[in-house]
Amino acid sequence: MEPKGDIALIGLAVMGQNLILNMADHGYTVVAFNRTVSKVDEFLNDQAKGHDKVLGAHSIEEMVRLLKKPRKIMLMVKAGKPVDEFIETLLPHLEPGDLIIDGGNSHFPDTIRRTKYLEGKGLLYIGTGVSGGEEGARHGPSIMPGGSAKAWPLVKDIFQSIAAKTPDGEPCCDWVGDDGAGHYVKMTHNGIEYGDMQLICEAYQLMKEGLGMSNQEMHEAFAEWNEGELDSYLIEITRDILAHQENGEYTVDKILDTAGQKGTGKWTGVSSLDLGIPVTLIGEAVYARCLSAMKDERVAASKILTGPDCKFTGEKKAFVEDIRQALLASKIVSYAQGFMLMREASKEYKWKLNYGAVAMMWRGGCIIRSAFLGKIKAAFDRKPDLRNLLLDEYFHGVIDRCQPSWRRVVRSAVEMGVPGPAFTTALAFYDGYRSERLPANLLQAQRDYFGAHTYERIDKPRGQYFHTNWTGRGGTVASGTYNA
Ligand code: NBP
Repeated sequence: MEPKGDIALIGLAVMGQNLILNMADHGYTVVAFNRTVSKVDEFLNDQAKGHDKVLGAHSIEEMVRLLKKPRKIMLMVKAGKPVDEFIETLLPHLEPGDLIIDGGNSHFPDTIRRTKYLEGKGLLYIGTGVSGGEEGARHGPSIMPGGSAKAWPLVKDIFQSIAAKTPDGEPCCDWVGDDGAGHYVKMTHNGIEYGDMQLICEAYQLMKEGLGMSNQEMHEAFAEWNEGELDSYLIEITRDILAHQENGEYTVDKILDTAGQKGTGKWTGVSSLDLGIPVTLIGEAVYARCLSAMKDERVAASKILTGPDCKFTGEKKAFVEDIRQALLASKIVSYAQGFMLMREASKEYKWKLNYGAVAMMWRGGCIIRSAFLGKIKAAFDRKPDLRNLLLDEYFHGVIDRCQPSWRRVVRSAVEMGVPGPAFTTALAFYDGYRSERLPANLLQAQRDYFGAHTYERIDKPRGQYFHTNWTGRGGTVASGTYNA
C-alpha cells in the first residue's frame, strides 16, 4: 500500500490529540501513535471519529510504514527522559534525511544536545515550543521551531497553516534558529507568562486588600482594562474568573493560595543568572510562587509578625487607574528584560534571533497574546537592532506617562504593607537602568579592600585595573583570580 501519512504524531494526551485534529482539519494526513497503544483506538473511536485524515498505528513499524518519505515524526510526550527514550526507539526505523520533532516543553540544553546527536546520524531534528494549551493546539497555537535549519522547509507549510494568525493574518510561527533556539524562546515566553500573571495578582491583591473592592467591582475593572492598552488573554480570563460563581459563591475565593509551577519560569531565572542579565521581574514572579507554597509557615508567621496599620484614604477610582498604569509600566519592563535575555542568549549560543518575528509569534495563539505584542513588533520593525525596548520612542513615552501612577502604587503598597514584588522590582530596575552612575564604585572598593580584587578608575582607560592598600597593612599584590 502506498504510504499516505504526511506526518506522525506520538503522544495522545491533551496536546497531541488536539494538534492531530488541527492538522487533519488543514488537509494533512496524520498517523497517530502512543506508548500505551490502547489509547490509539480510543482516540480513533472517540475524538477522531469520522476524520479520514487521521490514521492509527499500533506499532512503531506500522507508523513508519504509513509515512511518506522523508518521514516527519512529532513527539508530544512528557518532557525529559520520555523524549530520549522515544528517539532511541525510533532510530533503528529511520533513514538519513528523516525528521524527528519534539513539540513538548523540553529544556533548551537538551534540545541542543539532541540536535547534535541526530544530525551526527544524518537525521534532522526540530525542538519546537507549542503554546496555547488545549484550545491553542486545537484551533491555532503559537509555534516556535528551532533545530536543524534544513528541516524547516519540510514542516513550514504544516506548522504555518495550523498556527494561530495575527490580526493581520500572519501565522504565529516562524523559524527561530539553530538547535535549542525554539525551546529557548518558548522558555522565555513561559517566564514572561509568570511575570504577567504575578503583576495581575498584585493588582488584584491591592484592589482587594488595599481598596476593599468586591469581586464584582474587580471584574468590572478588568473588563474595562481589557478594552484598552492592556487588552490580552490573561486580563480577559482574569475578568471572567473574578465573576465565576459555584452554588452562589465566588469560585476564586474558595481556591487555596498556594501556586504550583512546572519549572519553565525557574529555567528562565537560572538562564538569566548564567548569562548575567537582570531579569528581575520573572525572578520575583518565581519566588512569589515559592513563598505562596509555604502556606503553613505563612499562617504561623501571620500570627506573630505585624505590619503597618495604614488604610487607603484617597480616591478609589483614581487609584484603580494608577494600578492599571503601574501594571502597564511594569509589563513593559518585564518584556524589556525578556528581550534583553534573548539578545544575550542569541549571542552566547550564536542563534541570530529575529526579535520582531518572536513578538509576532507571541501575538496570537499563546497565553501571553496581547495587543501590546503588536507594539513590540512595531518597535523592532522601526529599529531591528533596538538595544532595549525601554529606549523605543513609543515605550518610553508610555513609561513617562505612567511613571507618576507607578510610583504612587509602589509607595501606597509599601505604606499599606501589601506585597508588590513585581511592581517594585520593575520600578527599581527602571531607576537602575536609567542611572548613569550606580553605587558599584563603593562595592568595588569593598571587594578590593577584603579580597584585593582590583577596580577600574573613572580617570583611566577601561581595562586597566588598580589595587589600593586600604589599611596600610596589606601588600601590593592583587588577587590573581579577578575575572573582569
Ligand atoms: P503529558 O505531558 O501529560 O504527557 C503525556 C504523554 O506522554 C502520553 O502520551 C504518555 O504516554 C507519554 N509518556 C509519559 Br507521561 N511517560 C512516558 C515515557 N516514559 N515514555 C514514553 N511516553 C511517555 O501530555 P500533554 O499535557 O499533552 O503535554 C505534552 C507535551 O507538551 C509536554 O512536554 C508538555 O509540557 C507540553 N505542553 C503542554 C501544554 C498543556 O497545556 N498541557 C502546553 C504546552 C506544552 P502514555 O499515554 O503511555 O502514558
